[in-house]
Amino acid sequence: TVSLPEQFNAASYFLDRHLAEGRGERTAIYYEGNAYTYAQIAEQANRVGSGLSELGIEMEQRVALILLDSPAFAASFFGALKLGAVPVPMNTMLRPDDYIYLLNDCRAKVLCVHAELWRAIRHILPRLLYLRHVVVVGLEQSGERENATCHDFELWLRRASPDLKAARTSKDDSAFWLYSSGSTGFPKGCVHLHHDMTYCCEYYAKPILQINERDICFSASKLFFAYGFGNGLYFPFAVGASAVHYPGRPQPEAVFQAIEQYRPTIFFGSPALYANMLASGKSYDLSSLRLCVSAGEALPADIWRRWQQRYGVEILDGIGSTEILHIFISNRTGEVRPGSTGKIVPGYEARIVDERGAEVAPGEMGTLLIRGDSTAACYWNKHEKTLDTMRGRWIATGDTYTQDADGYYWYGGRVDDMLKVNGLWVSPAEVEGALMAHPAVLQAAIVGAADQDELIKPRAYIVLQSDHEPSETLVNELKTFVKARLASFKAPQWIEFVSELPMTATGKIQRFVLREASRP
Ligand code: 3SK
Repeated sequence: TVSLPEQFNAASYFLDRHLAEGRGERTAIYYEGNAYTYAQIAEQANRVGSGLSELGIEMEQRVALILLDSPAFAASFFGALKLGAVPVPMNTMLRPDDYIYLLNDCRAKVLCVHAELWRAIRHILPRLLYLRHVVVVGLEQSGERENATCHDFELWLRRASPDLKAARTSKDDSAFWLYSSGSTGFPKGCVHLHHDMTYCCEYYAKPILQINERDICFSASKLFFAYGFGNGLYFPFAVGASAVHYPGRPQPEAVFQAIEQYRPTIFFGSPALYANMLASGKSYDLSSLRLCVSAGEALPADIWRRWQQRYGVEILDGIGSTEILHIFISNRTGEVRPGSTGKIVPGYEARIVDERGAEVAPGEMGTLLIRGDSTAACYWNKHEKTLDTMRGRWIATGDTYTQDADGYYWYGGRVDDMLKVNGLWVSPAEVEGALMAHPAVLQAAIVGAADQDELIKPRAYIVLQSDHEPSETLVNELKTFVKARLASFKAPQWIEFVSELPMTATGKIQRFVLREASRP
């Protein structure tokens, strides 16, 4: 484990330390054409903490954040943390009913939210059982006035004290929650502790990414998602580097333009985004990048190769989880095996086990268990789910993997995405990888569908590259193409061409939506 003092406040470590060590004037965040220094973010965070205290927030109480990537996110997160309160960043793309669930589940008394997001959900206020105050970023600019419940973020900050003493939290106190949504059931609040972020920095960001104070990190994945949260906030803040915060949707053109504008050194994306960026006909200057990272789903080998050829930068694919906070298996610069997730990140341990919990033979597929000290303490108020997932020092990831003789891990899909075809396991990721190697295919997703005998067979949903048209000939060609690469029972029985795949906000294919669509 990382050696930290018993009394430890993560906001002092990730933010105030830079002022104490003479880095206050360095740029912490680039946002909408402006640069914000560490000193500015630290002062804003102090004002947020003081303002929350004035609203009656005390240690251990939750503060919900529905904020776009911005300095306001950073200040709200660290301000709440410094006060000893527990910030809960939430997905900014949810439906009103989802927010009713999340806000009542975490029992936040204060919500910090951007005006445009608040406007879409403010009608839920009467159904929020614990919420007392809403602090709205951009309230007055949107033509609205403060009242007893709603405060304008900027005015609220101005009224609050710029001085704040860090709460005497311990390294093992609750620090923040992130909600993890599986394919079924309600989202689960992962309770993370003050020491968790330092663990990810010491074992992943520093040794694997070699992150240092000259870096500028740009994450297309948003801060509310565990992946983006490390990439765009606490990784750069661990070393006094800079982050680019982009509040909009990460469409390929916008992402390219942001890279040209801010010249980041590390870019963090997802396989779907890399595929869409490669599909763009225009050429862009990505020469500022020294490294790219991918997570969210396994990165097909073909995308890795095409990106490398076009831009000359390696993508380091890895896997993390909201429960473990960040990446625990990753490729390394100069040692990438395209199509594999890489090797275990030192500081973490892995076991691949069968249904009975026994370790499988080398090279065999099984369920991945991970051990490492960035894992959430529990799921909030979900005792059974906690017991199922967090098994002593080990955590069940729900992913299937094989490990090769050189120690590289190869993703097989989610435990519940695997298909059994003719009694044999078929990994959707493997078939998708084979389809993606065809020049006509931009994206592919495989789900199980029942044939006329109620037997499960692979069904493919495919987004074509813009210069290809759907046709029966192409269907047959793709089936033959897969059969030439994989055992023929793995080839899709049916192929459907679609204009886009249903995706989660965090870049994962929503296979359950496709499974539903495949039902007769
Ligand atoms: O999806 C992933 O692989 C991931 C990576 C880092 C942090 C969190 C997640 C879910």
